[in-house]
Amino acid sequence: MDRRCLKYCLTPAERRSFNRNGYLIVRDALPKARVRKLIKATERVDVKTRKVERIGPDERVHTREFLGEDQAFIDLIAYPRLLPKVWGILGWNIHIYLAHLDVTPIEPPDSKRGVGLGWHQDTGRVNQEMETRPRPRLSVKVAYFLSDTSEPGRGNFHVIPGSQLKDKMTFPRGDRKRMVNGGVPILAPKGSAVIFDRRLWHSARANYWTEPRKVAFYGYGYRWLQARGPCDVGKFWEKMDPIERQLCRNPPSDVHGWTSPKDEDVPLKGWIEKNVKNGLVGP
Ligand SMILES: O=C(O)CCC(=O)C(=O)O
Repeated sequence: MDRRCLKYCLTPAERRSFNRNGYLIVRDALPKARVRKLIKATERVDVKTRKVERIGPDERVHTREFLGEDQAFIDLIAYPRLLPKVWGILGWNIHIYLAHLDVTPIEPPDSKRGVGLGWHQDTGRVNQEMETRPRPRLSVKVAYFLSDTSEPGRGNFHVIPGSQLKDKMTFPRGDRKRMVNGGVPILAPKGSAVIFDRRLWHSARANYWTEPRKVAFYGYGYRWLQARGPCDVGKFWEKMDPIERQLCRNPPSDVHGWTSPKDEDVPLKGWIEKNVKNGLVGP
């Protein structure tokens, strides 16, 4: 990994903001040329997924099978502008626990979908079966915006800032599909990224803009947490460096290595110890 990524480490102000709000917007995370490559790759995956899964033109595509489809998706796994922020939040004992690519089509004029909200925290039963309050963070997702959602009404990612510390939320009439007090659209321009805490109450929304909304989500969690989706990088594995392989769940030589890793199981640890001097790493 190139040492130049260190200029993108989580700053103290970013850490405070992330801890307070449960998310962080990183503007201009992706240069224009990279966005173009990602859009092309996304459009190919969109066409393929609609065909294979028989998804209609007005339905959303949500696929976990996309990493191995293009080098552009592989390049985001250890992406230098974002990975230092992720390890700044979670530390080095991490890998990808889930990645998904979402394409939200334009709502047709006669749509009955309304706002199309569905508030939730990530990772299912983890939110019932942990006895501590507030429940632990455990994982974050990085969302890369490949279409412009810098104004409301564009299928924006929605969040309730600060709600990552609220294990229980009340929704009007218990309905998680409605807008809720405190809920806000994230105004993320094309090429920006949003890191969010898995506990943050968040939602997708129907897209009433003039172009499909395209977002790639990369979830990073502790290596000892059960994965929630494939991390199939196919032919790209051969060319990956040790840190990328750690992030893609390279199995340790001994099963204990998921929880008690040896240095060779977690090359990101050695890299950080060698290159990061200020100790501002991890929770
Ligand atoms: O697509 C969105 O805006 C929301 C994504 C989401 O809910 C999730 O990643 O859990």
